[in-house]
Amino acid sequence: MDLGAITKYSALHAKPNGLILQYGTAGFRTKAEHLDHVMFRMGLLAVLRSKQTKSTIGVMVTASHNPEEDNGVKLVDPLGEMLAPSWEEHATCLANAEEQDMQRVLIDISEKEAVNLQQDAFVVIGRDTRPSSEKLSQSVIDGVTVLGGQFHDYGLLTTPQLHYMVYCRNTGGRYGKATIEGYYQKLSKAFVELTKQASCSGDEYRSLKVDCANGIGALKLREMEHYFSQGLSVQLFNDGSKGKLNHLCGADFVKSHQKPPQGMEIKSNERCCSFDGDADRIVYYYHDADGHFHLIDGDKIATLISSFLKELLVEIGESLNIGVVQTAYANGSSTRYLEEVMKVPVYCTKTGVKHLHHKAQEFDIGVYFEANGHGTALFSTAVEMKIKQSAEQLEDKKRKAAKMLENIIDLFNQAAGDAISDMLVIEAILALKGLTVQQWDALYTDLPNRQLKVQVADRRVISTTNAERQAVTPPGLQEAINDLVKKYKLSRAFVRPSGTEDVVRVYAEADSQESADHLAHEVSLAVFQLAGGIGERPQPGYKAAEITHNINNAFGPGTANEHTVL
Ligand code: 16G
Ligand code: MG
Repeated sequence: MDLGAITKYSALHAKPNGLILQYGTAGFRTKAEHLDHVMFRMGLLAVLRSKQTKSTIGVMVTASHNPEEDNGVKLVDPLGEMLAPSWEEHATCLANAEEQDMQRVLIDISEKEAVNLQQDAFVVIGRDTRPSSEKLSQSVIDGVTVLGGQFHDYGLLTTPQLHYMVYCRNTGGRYGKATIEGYYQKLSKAFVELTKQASCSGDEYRSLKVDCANGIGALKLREMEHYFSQGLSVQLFNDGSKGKLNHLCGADFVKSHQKPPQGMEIKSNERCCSFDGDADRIVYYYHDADGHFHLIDGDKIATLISSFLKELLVEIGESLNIGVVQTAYANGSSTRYLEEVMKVPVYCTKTGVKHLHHKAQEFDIGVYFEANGHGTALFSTAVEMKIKQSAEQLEDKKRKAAKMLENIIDLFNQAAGDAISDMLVIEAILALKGLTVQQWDALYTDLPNRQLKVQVADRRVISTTNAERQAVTPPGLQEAINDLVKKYKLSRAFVRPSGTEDVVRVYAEADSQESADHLAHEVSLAVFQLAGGIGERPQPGYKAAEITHNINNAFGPGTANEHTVL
């Protein structure tokens, strides 16, 4: 390690005094102008992680669904997964180190993690379309270079495309070719093969309106569309040509406001979907004949996918173990439908993609989705091999089903939830099953629900267990929630400290919207009283508060806001 060079270059990417950031659920995120030093340091850290794992590591510059002025960064581990938790801590330490402590922190990390500094390092970098992203990714490269790492800058990529590249590179090309062309070809080939087998290919099944959140998804979908145009025609909206990134559009806006994005004209029963700003989330929706808006969220996507996979397995005659992974936010109706109607085991994990991904790896086939539209399906290596064999050995209908499954496996991005890949999976399944968007929506009816947020002095006073479904502290809070829940039918409620904002989140569902709203309000009051609420007491009737925007991970729990920068 050339400590002199590190000190010299680090000074060119100086940390603003007093700025404390935390590597949270999805990396670092805050105002772009506060991130230069973090980018440089994440370049350094990626080199250490690459040396330690003897693998390629990814660095993605994006702030997903946050406003255009924000930015963020996250590291991608060797198999395309999120960074290991112990390294998240190193990331936080390194990002917050004062200039004079940088050398010590780097040496500490290297020693703790037994990094062989002589080992070669390789880092791949991707970025979204934010105006600040190009310069910030250059700072990542500066960090990589000063520690002697090699790198490849992919330039503009969706987040899941970068995960895919990392996965490909570390599996000797077995997963696919680590180029954008390789990604397009792998997915499109699988999609076209699948849709060729769909008997009902009338126009209504084959065109889709896509809201791209004015982000990177638009660019990449435009590049890709001619590869799969045989199977689907996409009409792009909010493609970045005029609107602002994530402004009044995108998956996060549609899900949290429960209304269509601006800039998209929707006729009744037309199938539409929205990506988020870095295209790792997707939700579907439509307007019915009466003009009512219907949202089809991650829960219904998981249901469609897992029922299709299960049907194929039955057809092939394979009894593989398939599981669906959700979080506490999954609508109770979806869990009931999966367990009782489809007889698929359902598991609940804490919020955050890494928790779901990890759990899904335990099954032969693990389907995971958060209600907000993050998700994918994972297939064990043994299953992939078995299906490949079946596609060659079996006959007739069974062979056809095995072939379909083989293509579906290729169509999923198993490195990370991917809006483009999920969209193609969904479109293929709808075409193959001859389902309209309304029929898909009618699989079950969501229980009315409400999400609220409560300001408290220190959200760390709330700790939870049972995959965030029960509060352990502060004392008395869970008992209070239990008593409130008893007052309503088909009801459920939980609270958890947000991992991305300085608030406590409240979720409630019940048999009617009115009951869900009441319950959410009452639980908010309990949080306010028992967990040190600050500011105005929660008022009845939900406010737009819950749908205000996330500034992710800007400061540690309990700190006031990001203007603590001196
Ligand atoms: C992050 C997570 C997302 C989770 C959300 C919860 C990733 C890539 N993203 O955006 O999965 O749903 O945080 O936010 O893991 P919250 O803790 O503020 O509710
Ligand atoms: Mg995202």
